[in-house]
Amino acid sequence: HPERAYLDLLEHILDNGVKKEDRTGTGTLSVFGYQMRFDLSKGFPLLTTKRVPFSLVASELLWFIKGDTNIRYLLQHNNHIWDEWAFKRWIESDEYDGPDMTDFGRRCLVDEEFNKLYQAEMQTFCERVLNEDEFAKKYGELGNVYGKQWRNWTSSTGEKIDQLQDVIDQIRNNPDSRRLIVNAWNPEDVVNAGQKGSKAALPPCHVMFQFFVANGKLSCQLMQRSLDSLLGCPFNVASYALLTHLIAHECGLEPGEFVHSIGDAHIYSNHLEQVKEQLSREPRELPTLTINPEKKSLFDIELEDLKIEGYNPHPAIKAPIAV
Ligand code: UFP
Repeated sequence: HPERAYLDLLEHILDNGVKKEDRTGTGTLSVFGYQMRFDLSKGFPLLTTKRVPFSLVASELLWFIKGDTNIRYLLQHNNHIWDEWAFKRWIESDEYDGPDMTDFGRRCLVDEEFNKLYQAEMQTFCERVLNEDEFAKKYGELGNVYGKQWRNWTSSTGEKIDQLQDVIDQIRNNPDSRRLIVNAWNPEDVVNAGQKGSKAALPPCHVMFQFFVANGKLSCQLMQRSLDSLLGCPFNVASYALLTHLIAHECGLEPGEFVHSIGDAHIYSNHLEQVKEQLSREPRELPTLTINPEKKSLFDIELEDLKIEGYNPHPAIKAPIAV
């Protein structure tokens, strides 16, 4: 079953992972250097051993593709996966005068009183980003994250580079090229990413991706420097599978393979029970993806142009996210 590639990763980390401390203070089991392959002709790799919310994967990817770096679009699509990163910038700003939210990610897990305060503060924050233009411009903005790097990279001489459009042009006109790369890792932005006043809310996890065209099929390899195997991985695989489908659709190619190459592949120490639960489940048939045939360009695709059919997963598995 194609999903074995993922379940094997979880088993491999449980069996071979080394204990590491990490930035978030949670602790992980980690392996370094791992590769998974998904043949996209065998079904769309949306995991079936737990429910993965496709609409969140899709709205985030469409947000990257638009070159948008403000969470307002995500909130408008009921997508909250980037909230904490924007919120962190807000509470660290000079304008914030609410209750002390330092280290909110960890504190809300261990302190129920604080958690209530945090939830309320976060809700107010999201409402302001949705409803107040000026506030959204300042505090909904994540800075130089994927949308910026993919569509609007700024060179040292101020020139704008649209890497995504360029790679699509190359796939069409020069498919044998070995330079079909989009790179999100900008050393200039990464230096102090995530710190107060930084240009980027966090350094990219999906560092770069490369395409490969052969036999009328488009394959994609992602190099990911850091992977939360339980919570991040199912999203990342579905997202890049979808991107490969969209670009293949635009270029008149069939989707080939998605190859996922990972640097630090980890399981957080507070995810072990959830991982074991997931490993006890039998994978089911993978769903299929259809893209509205009337829309050719991925820059015109909206959420309603994408349909996942035949998705009957096991129930979702809840786990705390490390911020
Ligand atoms: N992470 C993912 N996938 C993503 C993403 C983040 O797994 O797409 F944005 C996880 C990896 C890691 C944490 O556990 O988020 C980022 O922390 P760090 O920057 O310290 O690697």
